[in-house]
Amino acid sequence: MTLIIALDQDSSKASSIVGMLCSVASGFKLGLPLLLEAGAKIACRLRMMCPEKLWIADLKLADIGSTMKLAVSQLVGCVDGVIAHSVVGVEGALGELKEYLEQHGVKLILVVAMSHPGAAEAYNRLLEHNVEVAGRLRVWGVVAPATMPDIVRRVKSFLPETVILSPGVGVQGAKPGDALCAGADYEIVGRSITASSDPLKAARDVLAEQRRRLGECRASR
Ligand code: BMP
Repeated sequence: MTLIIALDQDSSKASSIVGMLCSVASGFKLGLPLLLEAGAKIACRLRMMCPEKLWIADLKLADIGSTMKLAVSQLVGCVDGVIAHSVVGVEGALGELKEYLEQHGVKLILVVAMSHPGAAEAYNRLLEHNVEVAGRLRVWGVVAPATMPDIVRRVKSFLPETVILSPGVGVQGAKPGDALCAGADYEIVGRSITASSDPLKAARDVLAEQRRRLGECRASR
């Protein structure tokens, strides 16, 4: 399975989405709006509803190591992975975070490039630096934009063994399968599923389109 659902809404909406999509999603990404509204322990409560899937806290951490460790300590035991920004560097920041997460059995996922147009101003210009950081830290996964499949292809060539998670499918303009065809392992989809009047059908439609596109792009290789 190749679909991670972005949960950015309030906790009652999030729990109804988890209930509906547990059987079709590979995992769930908990966004800051949800975590701020409901508190960190919402991660444990939602996870209990669908324990076999991948649970990721999208804190987009970007701070000194000590502060990032304090933040993630509230989620240890409730999530499989946490997302941090790559640009803050290793010494005194990501190196400490990685060591702490390893001790607690939590995966580190680094944003190496972003999906919105403004990411071209600075963030995505640092792509080579960001993937070098991800490689040096041997992180479990990286976030790279479905809206920019060329970037996903470059990330895959730099980090062939690292899991690539790609947001930007649906409302932001990427089509299901764009990032998978470029080398991503999962596409992260939020509003086009969670704000739909029939989230289960919307998720099944995304999965069907991903399969169709993957079949097409594999056949043309
Ligand atoms: P949506 O499908 O509703 O656009 O949601 C995308 C999700 O992925 C949101 O939770 C957003 O915060 C996240 N995201 C993104 O859109 N672009 C990035 O570069 C990195 C992200 O984490």
